[in-house]
Amino acid sequence: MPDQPIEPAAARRTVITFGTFDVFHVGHLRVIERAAALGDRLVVGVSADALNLRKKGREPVFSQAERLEIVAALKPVDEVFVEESLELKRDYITRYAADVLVMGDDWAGRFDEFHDICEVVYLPRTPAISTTALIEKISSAT
Ligand code: C2G
Repeated sequence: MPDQPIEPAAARRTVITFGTFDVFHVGHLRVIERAAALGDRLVVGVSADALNLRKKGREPVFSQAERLEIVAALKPVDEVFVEESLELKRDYITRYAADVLVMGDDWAGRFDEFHDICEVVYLPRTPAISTTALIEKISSAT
């Protein structure tokens, strides 16, 4: 008996990535583009305002609704969701049936525990640009 044809959905490789993506800049765009290039479908978890407040002690410049709207509008992005907690990565990877987890290398080694359920890839950060540096630059401009 011939093999069953593979369903297109089953053959798709899903990539998942996470971030705050506040004051969206080219470093964010490049990591998203490079993540998308590793698969067929890109899902992005955008961190919640409450998560930022808890972990970084400040609210992002742009609200979670605005950050979601910006990331969802990008051509390489297929789906977005709110990342409510850093501790829920395993649940999100499973929920979105991700084959690959991609993060910038500022997170290198931090998510190796998920090797049992997906590939884990750390991409080099784009040098010399960050949300923090942009906020400082804008704040000091007269
Ligand atoms: N990034 C990059 N180059 C830069 C700046 C950021 O490649 N110059 C990448 C980061 O490595 C990350 C993504 O862009 O993969 C989003 O960066 P942030 O918005 O700073 O996200 P962060 O607050 O680190 O994510 O589960 C993770 C959390 O959502 C927090």
